[in-house]
Amino acid sequence: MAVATACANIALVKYWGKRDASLNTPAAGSLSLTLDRLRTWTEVLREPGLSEDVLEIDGKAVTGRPVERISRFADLVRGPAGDQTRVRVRSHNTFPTAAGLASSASAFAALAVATSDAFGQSLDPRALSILARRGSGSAARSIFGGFAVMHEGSAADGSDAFAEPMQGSTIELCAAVAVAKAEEKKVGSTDGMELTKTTSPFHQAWIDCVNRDLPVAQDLLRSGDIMALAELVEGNCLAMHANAMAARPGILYFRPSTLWALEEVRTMRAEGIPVFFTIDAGPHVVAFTPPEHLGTVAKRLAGHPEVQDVLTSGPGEAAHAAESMP
Ligand code: 2P0
Repeated sequence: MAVATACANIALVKYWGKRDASLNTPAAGSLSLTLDRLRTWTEVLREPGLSEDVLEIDGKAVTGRPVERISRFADLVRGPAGDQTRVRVRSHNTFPTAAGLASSASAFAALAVATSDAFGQSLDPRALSILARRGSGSAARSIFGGFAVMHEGSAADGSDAFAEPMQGSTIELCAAVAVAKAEEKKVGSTDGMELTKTTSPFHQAWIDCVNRDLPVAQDLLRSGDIMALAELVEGNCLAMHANAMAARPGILYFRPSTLWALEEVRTMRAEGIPVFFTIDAGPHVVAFTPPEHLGTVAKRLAGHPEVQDVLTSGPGEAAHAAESMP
């Protein structure tokens, strides 16, 4: 039995498009902050008596696509380990699952650590990042704490498509997540990226935009120019959504409360609060701000009837093994 925990991450420069879908390599790099508040705990048990892998999320058995996905993932560890034993995976999230809150990032980062441990495979952080990427592209970044940069790589086998910690930021950021009232997301990231790549007229322009933004964002984190970083991160997020919206049929993750929160963040910035937004593949708005402004920002973002909760978080730690489930 092996237990691991990992935190989700939210990208400042976003991943939306694959180079190779079978190896799950990204078409461009990305930059994220791992968040302590959004955490997955996962236990992997090798069970020789099982004929199929079993997945339980928060005590409930799950069937269908999520089980197939963890089964294919476990095969990536079982193959090299020479051990075909089926597994029982128990997982628990400290935040809403599959609603566009980066749950696959923490899920596959924790699963990479726990599965490799359960099969006696000792992997270094880079190998864990490559393994986690096969489960979910954003999970490669959740192997690391704090800021992480994902390299798109160019090798045909995906061996240079991994994340690494980004050192040297002089800006400390926390996040307030305005959780919108919503059902599970309608278009998952994997399908959304494929539809965007194949039908959006803006897709190559978006990839070019990421390639320009990624080095500049790191320079701004190091130089401490938070207002320039704010413009860049918001621009990158809006470019990603513009690209997804331009797919056919268009992918629209925004809800009325999403637009309200974007305006609220910009109003706060105009008032002098260093805060900026990003939005993932869902309706929730993430506001990044230094720790001293987090309370104010969180309170302001709660002021819309469709915002059901505001989660606040500091930077998260790297994915790691644990003694037991919480
Ligand atoms: C990101 N997202 O950079 C972007 C921004 C969502 C919007 O990475 O297909 O679940 O499993 O590799 O990692 C979500 O995509 O996609 C994501 P797959 P994943 O955080």
